[in-house]
Amino acid sequence: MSSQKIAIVSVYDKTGLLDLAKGLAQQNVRILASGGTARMIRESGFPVEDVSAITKAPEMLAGRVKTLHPAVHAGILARNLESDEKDLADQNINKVDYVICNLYPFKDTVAKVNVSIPEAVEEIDIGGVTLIRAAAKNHKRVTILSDPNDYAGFLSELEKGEISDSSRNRYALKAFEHTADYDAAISEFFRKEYAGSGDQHMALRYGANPHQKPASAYTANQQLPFKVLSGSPGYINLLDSLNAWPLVKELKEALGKPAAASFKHVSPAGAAIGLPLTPEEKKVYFVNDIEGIDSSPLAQAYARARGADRMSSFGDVIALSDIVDVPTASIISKEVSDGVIAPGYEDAALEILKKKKGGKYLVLQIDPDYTPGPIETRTVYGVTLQQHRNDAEISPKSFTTIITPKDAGALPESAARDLTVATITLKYTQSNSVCYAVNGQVIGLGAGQQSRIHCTRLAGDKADNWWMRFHERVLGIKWKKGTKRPDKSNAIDLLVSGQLPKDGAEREAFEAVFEQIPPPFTPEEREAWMKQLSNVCVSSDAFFPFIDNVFRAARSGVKYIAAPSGSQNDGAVFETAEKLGVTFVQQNTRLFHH
Ligand code: 93A
Repeated sequence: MSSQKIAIVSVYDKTGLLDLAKGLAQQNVRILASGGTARMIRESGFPVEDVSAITKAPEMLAGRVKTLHPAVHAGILARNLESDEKDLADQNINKVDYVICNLYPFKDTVAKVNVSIPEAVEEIDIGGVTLIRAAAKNHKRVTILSDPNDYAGFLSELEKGEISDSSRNRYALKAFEHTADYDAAISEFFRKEYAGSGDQHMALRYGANPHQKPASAYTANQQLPFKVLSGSPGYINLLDSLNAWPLVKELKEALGKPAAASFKHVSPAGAAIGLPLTPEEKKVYFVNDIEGIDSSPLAQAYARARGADRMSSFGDVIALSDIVDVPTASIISKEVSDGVIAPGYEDAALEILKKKKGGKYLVLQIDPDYTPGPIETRTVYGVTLQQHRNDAEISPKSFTTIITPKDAGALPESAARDLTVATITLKYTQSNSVCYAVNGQVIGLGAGQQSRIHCTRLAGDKADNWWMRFHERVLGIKWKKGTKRPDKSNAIDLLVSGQLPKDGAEREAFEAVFEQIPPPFTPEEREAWMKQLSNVCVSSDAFFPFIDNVFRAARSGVKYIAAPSGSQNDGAVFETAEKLGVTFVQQNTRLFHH
């Protein structure tokens, strides 16, 4: 066997090839190259042989078979083992020491407009991938260069003698990344061509904004877990749906009742389980005309989820835990909404929903048994981030560590229930987040604030507004005929939030919707009414760093707080709760969500 080192060179991108050939020749390395590569080296006057010198077979099938041959691959894959060496000797094959290869430009080809499948197919490199994979597999002995940028470093190391283990390892890693990226591009192309629209791949009109094209949703190894029954989803619709669905699924599993969520911009505006509605609640939630609502817990859940913060729910994406019935679809049909995701639809309910928005209303059916894999991956600014999915389970059992009062027994069932609603909601809310809940529903949610007290205030103010809507002055509003639901919601929000415009056109616009203009609330009226709100539960997605949060929560009828501990101020936070008669429960899992 010859002791001369051997390099196989087969490159599509011929950048730096001649410098490489020169360097190899200077080190007395025998160069074997595929057709075009050999030609270029030869024309420049460097010594080179065709790969056929060792395969004794010509390139064939118009280049489809160039380097695919046992003489090449046994030479690359052989280890420094007696048995491997015997096999090589039997076949008169020499070991290959260096492989230099880069692949056909599949990505560039398929990026061209209107590329045909045969054109793409011809760019699928087989022999090159095999060279790279074989050499990378045997990197203990073989050096694989798949990037022209590495030639110079390789040659300078070669001049000094051997290629080091660490360089071979690094080149092998790069080679594996190169073939993985290449294969991903091929499967992406064929996923779009062959998967069947909606089965595994879905082209989206655009991403977060209209100028962000192209956009798509896909799964790599399985079918998409949802079907589009009507409309066509946008990128943010899917972000909402895929956050809202697990929320309602978990709420139902935790509390055993149908659940609903109303999402906007990837945070819930409301979430609830199905509990019977009082006549006042029906009025406040604009559902007193919905037939059959008293016998549909799902409709009750959505009425509560949508009713919590009607302003924020405008144009929502809805998630429902159960098969959608007619009462639920009837509520949806009256509201401005973008779409719904649920495990199924009664025929009559689907008919109602399909008519919405001139047939453009988005209706998704999710496979209720779908469980995503444990690892989540996304890229941000070109960097891939990976984490274990947040599969922490929240249930009434999560609220058994009562810090204060010290002599407290177990929480009342309603408090454990409402803390569960608030906490599961936080799990799917952009952080920081704080949630107020009562009667099995969210009543105020502060999402996406950098400061915790701002979350607590925002959510508290929303809870206050929610409660003010039950005041008899609001319940008794006489609307001008023809006033639309969103205009009613806007006017109520101005009235209850105390943000009434003083005068001018703004005031006129506010007053225009009433038959009889309701007087503003005085601070005394407000205070007296707020005193009647009680038993509210608050959950926080992370610890309270300061006592101000407890003070603010207590102003909105809060009786129970659940939060993780771990703040330097824990002691003071607990003491403040104790002083205010608030039960403080340690919820052990931090629930940041982004
Ligand atoms: O069609 S192939 O998959 N069949 C092969 O056996 C083969 N061996 C190397 N393409 C093959 N290659 C590729 O040819 C290399 O990956 C490289 O990109 C290209 C170099 O061809 P040439 O030397 O003829 O320019």
